[in-house]
Amino acid sequence: MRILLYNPDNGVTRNFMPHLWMFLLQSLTPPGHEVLLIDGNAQPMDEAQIAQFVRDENIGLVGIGAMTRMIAKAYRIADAIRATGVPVVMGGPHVTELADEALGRDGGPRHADAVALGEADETWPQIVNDAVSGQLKEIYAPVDVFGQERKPSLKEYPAIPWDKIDLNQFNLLPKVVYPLLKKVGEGWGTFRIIPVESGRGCPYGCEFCTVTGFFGDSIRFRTNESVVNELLLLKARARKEKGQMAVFFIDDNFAINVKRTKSLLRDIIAAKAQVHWVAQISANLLRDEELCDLIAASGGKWVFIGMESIDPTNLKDVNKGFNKPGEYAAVLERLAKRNVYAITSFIFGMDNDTVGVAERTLEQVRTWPPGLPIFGLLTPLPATPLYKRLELAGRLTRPKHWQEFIPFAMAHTPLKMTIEEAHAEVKYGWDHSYNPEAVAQAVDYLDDQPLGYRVNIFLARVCFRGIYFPMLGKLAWLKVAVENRHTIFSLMKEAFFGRKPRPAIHDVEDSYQDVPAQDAGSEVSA
Ligand code: B12
Ligand code: SF4
Repeated sequence: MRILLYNPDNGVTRNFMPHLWMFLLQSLTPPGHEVLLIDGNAQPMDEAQIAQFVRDENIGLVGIGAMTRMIAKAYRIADAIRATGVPVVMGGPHVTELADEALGRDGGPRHADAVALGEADETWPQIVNDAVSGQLKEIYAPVDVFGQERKPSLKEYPAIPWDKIDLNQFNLLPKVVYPLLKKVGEGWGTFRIIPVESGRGCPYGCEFCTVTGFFGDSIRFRTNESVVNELLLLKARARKEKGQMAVFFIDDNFAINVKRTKSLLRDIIAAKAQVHWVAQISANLLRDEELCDLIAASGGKWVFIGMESIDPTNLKDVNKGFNKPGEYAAVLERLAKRNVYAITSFIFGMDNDTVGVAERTLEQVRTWPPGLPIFGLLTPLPATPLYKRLELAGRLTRPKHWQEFIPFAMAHTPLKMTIEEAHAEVKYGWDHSYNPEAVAQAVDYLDDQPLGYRVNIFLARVCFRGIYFPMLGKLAWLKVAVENRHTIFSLMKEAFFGRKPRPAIHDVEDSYQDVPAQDAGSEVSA
């Protein structure tokens, strides 16, 4: 049978990396079937195009996975495919929480023939076999012989054949930047970010988060060996292609068991399996100096930190009191000393937020080493404790907000400001962190670092800008290039003609001490 796995885009932004579930299920498919992958972020298709594709390619089963914000598109695509007579199985966090919606048991239209609840590592082969014999069931749940929910162990993790998979659709480099990157160094023909998981589960249970409910509070890890082998495979492929391959460790909290993380990082170093990597780690776990040393030595370049708020009352409200805003600066400086920078994520519209929260947050951000601040709104995702609390309090303004995806729009009323004011705060955050002056300041901050570091932060800032300001067309990119022409020009000038002599690059420790945190920070953003 020919199987298509499809992940929709949200129509506004494009993800920068492929979705792991597709490659994982492809690897777990029983032998004898051919699995095709379409990620809407890389190959946007509308309903008619996908239906045509399914017909032309003689597809016998389609699997669709989606987060809540893509679910409306996922349903539309599923409807178009089902209209061709091909069965659709849906999986992922949204349909796990709202299976009745996908199956049309809540009074609405039906979108899926079957739904895979929770983690599908063990149910997927069964789904495929049932589809082949025309006996697809409506619900597949990972349960043991006693009918109790069972979380798959990651000890027998499949080897994803990264050396063979067609990754052409996931090259992040537009041709226009090749001349600049050639000057930075060899091997910049392609640049891909590949998702790798080393473990699943998070015990913290933040109120707005789906993860603790979905993956459970007991954490499961792959063996170090299997992660190291995967990195070696990716590294070999990058070398063969004369390109760059970075890894996003998609674990929800990569250092949740610090002892185990250190052992993994040591094994990566020992096997010379270092690639540049990004991971999500909560700020409280980054107090450990040895962990930070190992992060840097094993190839860690960016850490995604869910800071959420600089207000301890807000953090307590959402059960994230383990975040201590007073230590954010020290954590970021500890990383920056090792040339590791942070994607700092903030949520506005929390119950203790008032007008001016964006500027108050930016006042702090400006005192930190440069990173990639991102701003979102508190969103009640289905089945989270937050959703239930707001529903009980009668505060949901769009209880089924996923039926119409509107980017950066609240679905409930905040307590101390209006919805419009919360939207304006988010806009202020993005405006003032990604305008040309802020981008230039972030690049200047790394003035005593090699050109590659500055090109890196420049490209990262420009790409992250696209999360809020849509940049899907060539014209939008051109506009960004024109706005940032001074920074681009100075980087190009340096790349082609070198730069005026400057003091020898001192070691990272010294260079950092040269820059008082306060002054350095004032150069970071607007
Ligand atoms: C990596 C990641 C991203 C990446 C993008 C996705 C990517 N390219 O991988 C980035 C960083 C860009 C991102 C962004 C966002 N993310 Co995100 N992200 C994740 C993360 C950490 C890992 C996803 C992953 O690969 N997991 C591992 C795989 C193996 O698990 P899985 O995808 O769930 O797949 C398993 C099952 O669900 C099932 N399955 C999944 N699909 C299908 C399909 C079929 C047919 C079948 C049979 C089974 C099946 O089988 C798989 C194997 O067991 C998850 C949290 C998590 N741990 O999953 C959050 C998560 C998916 N993200 C979430 C959110 C909210 C967001 C943002 C909206 C955050 C924000 N405020 O901006 C944005 C939206 C992005 C967008 N494009 O619009 C939520 C989604 C909740 C929900 N109900 O939708 C999650 C669960 C985290 C959370 N805090 O709750 N994210
Ligand atoms: S620490 Fe992160 S993954 Fe864990 S519950 Fe909180 S937000 Fe979710």
